[in-house]
Amino acid sequence: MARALEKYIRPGVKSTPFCPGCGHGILMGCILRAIDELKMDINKMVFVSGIGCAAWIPSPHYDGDTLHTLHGRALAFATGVKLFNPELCVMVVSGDGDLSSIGGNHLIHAARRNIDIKVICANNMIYGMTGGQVASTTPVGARTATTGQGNPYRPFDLSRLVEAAGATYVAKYSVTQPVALIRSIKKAIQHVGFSFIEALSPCPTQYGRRNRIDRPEDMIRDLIQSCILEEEAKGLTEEELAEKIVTGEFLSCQK
Ligand SMILES: Cc1ncc(C[n+]2csc(CCOP(=O)(O)OP(=O)(O)O)c2C)c(N)n1
Ligand SMILES: [Mg+2]
Repeated sequence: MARALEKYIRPGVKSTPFCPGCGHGILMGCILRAIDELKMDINKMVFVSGIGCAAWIPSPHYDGDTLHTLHGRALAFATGVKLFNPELCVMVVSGDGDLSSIGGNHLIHAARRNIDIKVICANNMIYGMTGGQVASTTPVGARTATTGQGNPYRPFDLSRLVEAAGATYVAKYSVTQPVALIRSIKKAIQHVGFSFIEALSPCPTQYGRRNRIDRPEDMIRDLIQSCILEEEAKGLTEEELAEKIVTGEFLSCQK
């Protein structure tokens, strides 16, 4: 199967910049699998990213049109592409910091306008590429390069944020749930309207090592153990839920 996806990789690209244990590589493969299973014509797609490790997922790896833009401005560029040629399938792939910290205003307003753009947000809960600074998604108490005593602020719940703003397809899965994640990416591609998938992606280098999760495989194991599907969450008490991350397809509607 891996070989079947090679045709989507730009000739000359031999490796990725991702650290061992980073989830962004898994996400990179899941997006390609969704495209392959839908038999999408990649020449009718445009991939837009901002700046950060996650922004390297499409560019330079995907052998299609990719726009690697400015930090926080992926959605502004993507909106322009979609307006210029509405026939194109425009997909934004970028990080939590890029899309919801510096790019937060573009995110809520693109969702509010329900623009037909597919957004895949690789959420590693930190600014990975620039040395592990706190992000708007960093959990309370987590240590980062800029919160040595632990983050005092509550994070954005990205899926709920874009849902409240007006997105019409919203889902959240971890890269440790690849089957559900691929299914969801396929639905987002087919959905007409603002589609947002929050893809949880471990960052052992910047997040794990500061938060006593010593080995990359421990981060993966923790995600496997804590991510549950919305249906499974229904029977759990508030206390039990505190330890869990609820994943699923939260919204799919046409306006
Ligand atoms: C205007 C501007 N401000 C700050 C930066 C530095 N910068 C580049 S990437 C980044 C954070 C990226 O974090 P995220 O989007 O979460 O991606 P990750 O590396 O975690 O995958 C920052 C602060 C920049 N390039 N441009
Ligand atoms: Mg990040």
